[in-house]
Amino acid sequence: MWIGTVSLLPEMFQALHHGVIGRAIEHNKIQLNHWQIRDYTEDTHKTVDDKPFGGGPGMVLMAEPLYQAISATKAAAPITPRVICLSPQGKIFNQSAAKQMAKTKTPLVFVCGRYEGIDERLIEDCIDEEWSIGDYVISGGEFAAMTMIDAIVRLIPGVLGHEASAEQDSYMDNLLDYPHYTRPAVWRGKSTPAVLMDGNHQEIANWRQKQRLGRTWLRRQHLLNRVSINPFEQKLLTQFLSEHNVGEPNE
Ligand code: 4GN
Repeated sequence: MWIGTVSLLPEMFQALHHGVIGRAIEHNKIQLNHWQIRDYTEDTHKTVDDKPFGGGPGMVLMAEPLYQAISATKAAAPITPRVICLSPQGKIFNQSAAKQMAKTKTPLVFVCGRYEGIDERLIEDCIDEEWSIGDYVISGGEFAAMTMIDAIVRLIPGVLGHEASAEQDSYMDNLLDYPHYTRPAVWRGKSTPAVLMDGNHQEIANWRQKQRLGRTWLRRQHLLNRVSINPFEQKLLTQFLSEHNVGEPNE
């Protein structure tokens, strides 16, 4: 999979060249290249921003340097890429979107703005899709792009080395994870749930599934509405809620 970024701070993306994603690059699972918008200016001061028409605070990223930088990424991509812009106005990114992007393996270009925003005409003419990582504002699109890139690349087969395929079904996407424990068995007086120490793999699987359903019910009711729960899972959830002094669901 081929990924390009367009930004005023391409050095920030070095964070992706470590850990799981860094290894995916080394093993040629992905190609990740970075473009500096300032390299596509024509004036001696390398100007990329100007005052907003209509007045107001801050500066706006000019259309032309971005247009030239995006054109350079398109010339370098193996086939026409999807050009993505990160902003709070975008569609909220989630695990389903990450899965779809990892599956199609279409080349992606992430355009990262700064200042007050990007000239709207550039967005209209050059951006295929606007995405948001959540309803909050950050200083630039780079961290949002890195979040999306990490979420997508770890789903490419062979990148995680384990469980990447088990995580692929939509049922799992819409349930929160179960709690994890490791040595020591007792830490500062707090013990590990006994079921995890007894070696009964079916009981462990049932306990974990119960935790996933219960935690999702408590913390993300809207996700639980997306999954169909079979009678056994309904029983696990009812057990969890009575163990946690919560009334029956759907009453
Ligand atoms: C993305 C970008 C938040 C998100 C951003 C988000 C940079 N903030 N929620 N800030 O995904 C003006 C120009 C704001 C780019 C943008």
